[in-house]
Amino acid sequence: MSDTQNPVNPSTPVGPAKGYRRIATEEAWAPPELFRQYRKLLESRVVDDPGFNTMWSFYLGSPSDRARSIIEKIQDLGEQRIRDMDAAGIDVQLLMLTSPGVQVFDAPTAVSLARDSNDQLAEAVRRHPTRYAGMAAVAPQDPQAAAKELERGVRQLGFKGGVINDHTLGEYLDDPKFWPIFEAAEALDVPIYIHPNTPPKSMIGPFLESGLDGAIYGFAVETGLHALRLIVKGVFDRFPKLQIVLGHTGEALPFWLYRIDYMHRATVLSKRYESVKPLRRKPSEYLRENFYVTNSGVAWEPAIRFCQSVLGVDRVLYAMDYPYQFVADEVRTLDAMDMPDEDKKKFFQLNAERVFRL
Ligand code: 1DF
Ligand code: MN
Repeated sequence: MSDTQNPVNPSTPVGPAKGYRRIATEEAWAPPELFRQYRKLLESRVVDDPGFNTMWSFYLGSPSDRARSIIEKIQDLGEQRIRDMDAAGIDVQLLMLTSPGVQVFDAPTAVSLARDSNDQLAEAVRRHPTRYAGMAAVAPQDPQAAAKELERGVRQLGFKGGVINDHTLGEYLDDPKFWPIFEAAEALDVPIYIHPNTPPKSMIGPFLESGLDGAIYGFAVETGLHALRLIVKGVFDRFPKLQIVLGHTGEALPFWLYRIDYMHRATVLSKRYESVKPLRRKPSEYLRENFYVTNSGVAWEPAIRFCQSVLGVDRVLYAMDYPYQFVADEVRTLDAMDMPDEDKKKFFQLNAERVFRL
């Protein structure tokens, strides 16, 4: 049976919005060279990352309509993407290298692939300056090179920040060896988008068994964990101006805030863990002042409004998650949210313009 209900085809085109531009802020792309290198990794079995292996043997090997359509759309930075944007009523896409980006390669390969991808993305943005903006891909495997590439991306290529696709083969950005990247982001005054990836090998077992390792749930658990590690390990005491963007309504962290605050305080006071040090502020204060969240993949008014009520209407931004979740009806649903006009304009347009200096 063929999957005719192809989730990556919108139905009737969406018209222009009333009083705002629609800026989609977590939109994926990939150059053919990245997929050639992924294929090599899969064939040689050198990477011991079950999440990567299952995800990309599916997308690069499955004959399903979903896999084929996504692989085709994600590589296009030209007319096809713009036609899809027009059909779904998207004025601007903020583009970033798809997950896990270059973060599964050895350091030299990763550094060089990040550079090449950034050059290609910058070229596409130059061809379509009113429709595309970009985020710099970096290779955390070489933190100094990553900091430099972020700077080159922002200063020379006109990118709006950096994207890091979650853990790097099981390593998290709270490790001080990665902090040159945060130092650069703070100095350049640009945000880092922490985009999800599948849980690392040490965590993925029970997710994989039940088919929950990917965008359905594993992504959110894993990326929420990553963000929370940054908070409790004191990254924002060291880099108070650093701004992190999370997708998927903040990977559910806003929902957990009350309990996290309560239990973090209890944990610190009881001195239960050597590694848990007092912070200058409550975890919730960092989430409110050092994070933006987008609604990528969550076209659901209650969740979006909850984020707005917890973080403030200035910290919640629109994203589609093209081409993984390309559904024109979702744009209609969000246009129709019961929300003051000025808040809706912040959601779709003004927050993105401010945070990413568009
Ligand atoms: C999927 C979704 C895969 C997203 C992704 O990267 C990804 C998916 C491989 O649905 O399998 O980035 N996403 O952001 O929605
Ligand atoms: Mn995404």
